[in-house]
Amino acid sequence: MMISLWSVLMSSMIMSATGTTPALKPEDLPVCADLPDPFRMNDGSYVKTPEDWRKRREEIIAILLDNEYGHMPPPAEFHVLKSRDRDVFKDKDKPKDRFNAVLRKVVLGFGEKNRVKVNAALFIPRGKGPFPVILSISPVTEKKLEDTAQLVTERGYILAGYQHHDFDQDNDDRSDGMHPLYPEYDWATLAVWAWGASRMVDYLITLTEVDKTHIAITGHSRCGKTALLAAALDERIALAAPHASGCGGSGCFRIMGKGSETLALITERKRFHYWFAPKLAEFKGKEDRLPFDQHFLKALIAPRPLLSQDALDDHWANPMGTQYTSQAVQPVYDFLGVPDNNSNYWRYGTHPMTYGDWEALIEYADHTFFNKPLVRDFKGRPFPGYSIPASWHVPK
Ligand code: GTR
Repeated sequence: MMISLWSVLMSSMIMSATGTTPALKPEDLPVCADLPDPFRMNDGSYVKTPEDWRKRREEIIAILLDNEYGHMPPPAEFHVLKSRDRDVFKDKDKPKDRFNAVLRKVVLGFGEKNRVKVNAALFIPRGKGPFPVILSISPVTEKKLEDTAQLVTERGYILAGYQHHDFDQDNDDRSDGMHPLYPEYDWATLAVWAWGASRMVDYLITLTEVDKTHIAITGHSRCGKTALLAAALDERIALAAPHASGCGGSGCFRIMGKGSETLALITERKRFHYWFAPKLAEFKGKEDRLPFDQHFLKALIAPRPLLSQDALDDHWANPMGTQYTSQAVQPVYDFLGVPDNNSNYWRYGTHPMTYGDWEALIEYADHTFFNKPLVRDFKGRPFPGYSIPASWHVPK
């Protein structure tokens, strides 16, 4: 099967922004010690109407791609090279040979002669669809996720995922995956993985089993950063639920709790500089000159629901700075008329994404997609409050 470029272009809402903000050095930019005003347009005027916000949204995309993630190519054609189904999750209470789900393993081919092959998988509940989807930035077929896949399908969702390393290996070598297909693009690894998530959405919406209006995205840690970026750019994604996304994700660059990963640390040459556009590292020690902070990334998701999932003892991922970006994006959600769509799930404990985190994510998806009542608290503010700077022009 071939996914035609035209249908992808027609259906995709992805914003393809190219470098549009001036190539200023950090030292040429004004100091802004507190978080920048998301409502202030580049020309100094202020957002007053939802139409203005659509324009501001484009500016924010350009600011983030120019300075943080790099620019992505437009959607690409791909071929479904392989698609195999097998029954999984035997039902112990039912007559023999009764299974509760299907595992579909898929290979997608990109580029000339399908030179980039991406492995993907879906756990599809048995029964009458179409089903809502949780798309995870991970291969999803690992043994350790088996209980999760069972939980997700039992709750009536498809669990879909892909091997993000097939799009780009997690290293600074640009000779593997998608990079050689688009040498003219400066996209860094998180951007390649996020672009890959949008290609998965292209694929998912061709399936009759998929409820196209209810696709949620999640990912853990570096894949949480990816999930947030993918949802920010691709408006077909109906719920963003990054887990422990921290620095370069939900965490703030300017305001950090003790022991949190800084811009300088994450962009070190021996660490993860290749996740980001080279420009970001120039802001090391000059975070107060960043023309954005991570509440801008969250603002791109509004008015769609956003659930940032984080652990209180995961200091490296800057839980306090995550709460602050959540508070800083609240005026955008308020302005767009959906104050409740900006949510957090906090739990005690450390970094890994737990079974309980998946349960919380499904509960939240059930609530936002199907209006089911909430049991857990998704509005907690465990850290002392952040006050929106008085200089902001929050539209009334
Ligand atoms: C850490 C990195 C974090 C986070 C994490 C992960 O080493 O500093 O930003 O992304 O890796 O992805 O597990």
